[in-house]
Order: sequence, then structure tokens, then C-alpha cells
Amino acid sequence: MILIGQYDSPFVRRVAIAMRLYGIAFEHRPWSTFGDAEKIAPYNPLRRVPTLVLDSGEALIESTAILDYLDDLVGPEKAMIAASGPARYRALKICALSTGLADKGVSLLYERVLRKEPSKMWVERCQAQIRDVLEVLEKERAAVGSPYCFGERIGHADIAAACALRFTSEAHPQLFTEVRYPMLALHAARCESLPEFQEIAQPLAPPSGD
Ligand SMILES: N[C@@H](CCC(=O)N[C@@H](CS)C(=O)NCC(=O)O)C(=O)O
Repeated sequence: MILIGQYDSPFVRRVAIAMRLYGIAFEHRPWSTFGDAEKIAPYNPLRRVPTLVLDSGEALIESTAILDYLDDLVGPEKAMIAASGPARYRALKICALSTGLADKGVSLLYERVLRKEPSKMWVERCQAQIRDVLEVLEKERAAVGSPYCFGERIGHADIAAACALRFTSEAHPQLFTEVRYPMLALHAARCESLPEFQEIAQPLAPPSGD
């Protein structure tokens, strides 16, 4: 399998970390969505990452759909999410809040680096969305005493949250501070100390508007 995308993307990173934790081998093509857009296009007309090219040549897109495929591959015992019931839909909600946080962080970053004059309305909206999601995630994390969101084992919700938090702290350091979100900071630190997180990391390299 070939995973396309750079590890400064919280979406690519969550997929790559899951693949490492599952022990699924893959080749990595660290193509940039802007600089290498035409290399990505034959696999994904949206020119977005992550894109996972299967051995059959078929390409999967969207981190959540890619993880769904990988979960199926490893089977329900190994899958890093409950197969059904409340534990599954709660985990999917944490994943959605985390990837939504990352979406808004990416949007806010593009607004800053790609536009000569950022839209004040859009910037304020993204900032409010980011702050409110962080507040909710902080409360959710504080309510759970276990090392990870759903017990002793790391899951997709933990990975999605940690990847989104790292991206937010690099792209918008003023929005994510340890003082304001201590439980999330603790969660991020716990995940980032794992070898898979340390190996699969890349400092943020935003596109430039030039
Ligand atoms: N919902 C997508 C989001 C992926 C995404 O936003 N990727 C960014 C890189 S961090 C990208 O491809 N940006 C280029 C673009 O949207 O044109 C997912 O979960 O895979």
C-alpha cells in the first residue's frame, strides 16, 4: 500500500500512526498538496491527502474512510474502535470533533497564508469553532480517568485528538495552551511520547501564497 501525504497533516498522520500500530506495512509518498498536486491528481482528483493506494491500484480517500478499511482488514479484535454500540458512536463523535478541529485549523491557516487580506468574519468564526471544540474536548477528557479515552488501550479517538492538538499548537499556538486545556495537554503528551507518534511526525510546513 502507498500512503500519500505529508506528516504535518493531522489527517495523514492519524492514518500513518494507525497503520504502524496495526503493523501494516506501507510505502510513504510525502507529496505536498500544493507543490505536488499534479502527482496526487491521478489518484485523487480532489488533490487532497491522505490518499491510500491499495495493492490493487484502487485509491481510498478521507481519513475516516481509510481507517474504516484498515479496521476491516485487521478485524474487530484488533480494531482501535468498538464494533458497535455506545462506545463506538461516542468514539466516532470524539473523532469527528477532533478532525473538525483540524479542519478549522487548516482553514484558518490557509486564510492566513494564502490570502493577502484574510476575511475577518471567517477568521473569527474559525477561532470561535476551535475554542469551543477545545472546551468540549477538555471536559470530555477530564471526565475520563483512564490513560486513554476508552480505557487502557489507545484508539482512533485518542490518535485523532492528539494529531489535531499538535497541529493546532503548531499552526495557532495562541489558541491551544496547556494552562487553558490541561487535560488535553496531558493527553497530547502521553500520545506524543509513544514511539509511533515520535517516528511519524513532521514540523508544520504551510503552503505560501506566492
Ligand atoms: N476530511 C479530510 C480532510 C483532509 C485535508 O483537509 N487534507 C488537507 C491537508 S491537511 C488537504 O488535502 N488540503 C488541500 C486541499 O484541501 O485542497 C480527511 O479526513 O481526510
